[in-house]
Amino acid sequence: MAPPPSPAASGLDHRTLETWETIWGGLSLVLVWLLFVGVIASMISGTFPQLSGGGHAAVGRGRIDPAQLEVTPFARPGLVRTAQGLELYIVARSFTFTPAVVHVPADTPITVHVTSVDVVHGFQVTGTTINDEILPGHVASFTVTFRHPGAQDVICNEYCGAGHHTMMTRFIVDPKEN
Ligand SMILES: [Cu+2]
Repeated sequence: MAPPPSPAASGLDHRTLETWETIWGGLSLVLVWLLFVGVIASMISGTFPQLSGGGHAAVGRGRIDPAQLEVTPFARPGLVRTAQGLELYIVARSFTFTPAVVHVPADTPITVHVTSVDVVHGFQVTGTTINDEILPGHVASFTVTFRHPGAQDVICNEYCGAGHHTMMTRFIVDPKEN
């Protein structure tokens, strides 16, 4: 029986192996470093919400200072009638949405603005395509028209802590006022 070929015979001597080992080792260090820098850079630049947007009726995203809510329309959460129509401001915080229940008219476009004052929350209106990630300091805005009177539940679908499962609000869709 012939002996197995020695590494030296196939050109893989100790020095060559060491060279390859150094190259691949260095390459993995560079990749780990790039991953680290990329994650830190995306956290600092706040580009993450732009990347994750889409798939819903989002019409705009603004930024606010969660510590300065009183100087924004979020100081008085709820439905307001403006020159642009009906606008609804909702504040998410662990583990509630404010207001807890919202009455909205059917067949009327409503622009909803949601922000978080503490951690990342979710905002999903069950039975619709409205499903957004609510980041502290960011405003998610979208326009929605409820067709049928009734109740529509809104849940937080991003795990935000011990009380996450209790975090919900409800839209009560009233018949259109004439
Ligand atoms: Cu949650």
